[in-house]
Amino acid sequence: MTEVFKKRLEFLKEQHHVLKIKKNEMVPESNGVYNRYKNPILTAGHTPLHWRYDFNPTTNPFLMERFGINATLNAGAIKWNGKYVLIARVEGADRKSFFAVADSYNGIDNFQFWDNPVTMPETDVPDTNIYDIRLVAHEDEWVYGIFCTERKDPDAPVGDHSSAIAQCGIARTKDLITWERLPDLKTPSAQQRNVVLHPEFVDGQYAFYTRPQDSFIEAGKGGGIGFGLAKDITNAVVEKETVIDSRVYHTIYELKNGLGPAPIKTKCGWLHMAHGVRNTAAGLRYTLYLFMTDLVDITKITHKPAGYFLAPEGDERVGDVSNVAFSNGWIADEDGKVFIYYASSDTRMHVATSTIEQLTDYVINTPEDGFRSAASVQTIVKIIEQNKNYLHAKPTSVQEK
Ligand code: M1P
Repeated sequence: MTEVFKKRLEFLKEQHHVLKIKKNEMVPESNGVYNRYKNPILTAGHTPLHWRYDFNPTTNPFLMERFGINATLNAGAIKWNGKYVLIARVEGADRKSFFAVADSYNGIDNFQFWDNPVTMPETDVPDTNIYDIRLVAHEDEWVYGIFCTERKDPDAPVGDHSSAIAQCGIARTKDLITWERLPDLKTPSAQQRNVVLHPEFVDGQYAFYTRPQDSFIEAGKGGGIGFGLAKDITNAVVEKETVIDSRVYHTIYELKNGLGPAPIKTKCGWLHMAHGVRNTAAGLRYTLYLFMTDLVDITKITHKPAGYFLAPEGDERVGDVSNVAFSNGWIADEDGKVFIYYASSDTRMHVATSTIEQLTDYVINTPEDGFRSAASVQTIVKIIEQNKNYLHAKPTSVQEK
């Protein structure tokens, strides 16, 4: 072993250790709905060194990185054996994504990747790329991984190496280690991304939230968050897809939207988090929004606050695909605390915390979108009116004197 090798090894190990044990801090400024945390919780640098380096001084005398990792993003989340578990989309320098499990005792820092990335079995038609897994502990007692599988469009013209077909891959596990791959979901739509499995049976069937779209990137005439039922998960076919949350002109979800993680059941309704995409002169902007559906008719939206719930801020704004906040994982603890896991700009993972009580209050009491500037002004005027008795009141301590 050369001196160079030895020094580099020490340096890499030290740097990796410091990153992994770094404490996270809650950012005190908050809109009252949730609190962000200062540090990203998973970055490319968090991935194990033994995935990236050949530690044999004979075959790797310069201790070069042999497998580069580009990003860790869009993680599914689940509480598992008392730990906060993420299955991240890890993207290699080769642009291929795969899944890898990382866990933490407190959900906000010290996330450690498991020794091996997930070996996801393939179907008869191999996936070119897999990403954005949603983890669902279903009432049938399996844990499902619902993810996007992407393959080259077989009808792409010669020379077109970008056109792709996105579909929904389905796999299930009992231990988060060994996965049984099931056939991809079949729906009436040409393409699917952002498909989510509802955690409970609906009319004795598996219920899927879908995102029908005409082409790989554009929602086209399709789009919106869809819903459909499948009788059999081992050969899942959604024959009828109904859009339950449509795109609307001049909103944060005018161009595209898609459900994030599986919804959380609350006493007031099913709480949903989704992403919305709007156009800007600088390109697409992805933000997160919340809505609530009825406990009985789960396709009926009962509450939907105007605008975004969380948008990329500060350093979050810049990355491989800038101006993106994306989430496909959250964890609700029994005490009502909610851990919202989101990725910024397709590059790294963050956490924000809230509670079921706060999120329910936000969803129920935040005014809905009036879809016109005048309606927004009316909403503000109404808030000002309601504030009249409070705005000019002196602080209690002064009044009491
Ligand atoms: O690049 C932003 C996001 O783009 C896609 O989301 P959507 O299908 O809604 O456009 C996904 O590929 C997602 O992974 C990515 O973060």
